[in-house]
Amino acid sequence: MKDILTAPFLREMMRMTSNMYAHGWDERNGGNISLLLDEDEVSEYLDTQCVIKDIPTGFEAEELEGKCFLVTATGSYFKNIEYDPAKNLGIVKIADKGKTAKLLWGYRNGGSFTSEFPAHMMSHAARLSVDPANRVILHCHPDNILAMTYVHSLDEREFTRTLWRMETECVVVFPEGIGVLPWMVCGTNEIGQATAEKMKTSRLVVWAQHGIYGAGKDLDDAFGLIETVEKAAGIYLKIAHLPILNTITDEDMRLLEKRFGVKAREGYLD
Ligand code: 2HA
Ligand code: ZN
Repeated sequence: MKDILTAPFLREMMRMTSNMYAHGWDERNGGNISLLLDEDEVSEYLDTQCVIKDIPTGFEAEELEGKCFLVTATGSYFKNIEYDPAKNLGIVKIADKGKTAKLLWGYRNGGSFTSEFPAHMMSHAARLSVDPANRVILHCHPDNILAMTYVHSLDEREFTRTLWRMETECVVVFPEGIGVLPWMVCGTNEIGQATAEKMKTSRLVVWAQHGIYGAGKDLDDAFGLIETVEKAAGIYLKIAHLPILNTITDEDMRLLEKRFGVKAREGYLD
């Protein structure tokens, strides 16, 4: 067996959580990440038949049966993950139609997966149903996106259109737009189901007055989506109170669609 601390998936996760902390998106224990692993790759580092403990999930997700995930621990501080990965991360294998997570590695000292496990697992199932290449669900609390949810309409079309206008890249990076949930209690199956429903049509879901979820084929992909939205939200907050003299028009966005071979969500451009 190879040393798991050298595994690329673990190294990338450690690098990503430190980077996100440095961005200020993960204060205290804020934020959580889950990464779908290839069991053959995990087998190079662990005996995947050797289970440390069974953890009940409190929900069902039949589609995920047998899949392995690397998941941040509940209460873990992103700033500390790279210094103690075996305490702050865990590898689980989903069993019993999603009702059990079998712990294969990590969560040392009796820990468990993130409180947002339902939103993560239900979102993985939703994304995989429309995109078999999806591997990552990533949640964090970026300042500008959060601030924007206090002063902007939460109508998804309006929210998306405002973001698209804040930077030329936006409609190219997330042409499907952004899902928006009103404020809800976090950590519940209800917010998990609501997030997953939106994830069927968008890789980004904002939780008003809380944060954002991003999905992607790898960590960079999910991070890049959130980074783009966060930048656009920052520009919005810089200019929202000023007289707007110039903008990116819907006609301009049609030109971007053509130039970059993307299709803006149906009905979102006038
Ligand atoms: O894990 O971000 O949404 C802490 C959170 C809860
Ligand atoms: Zn959160």
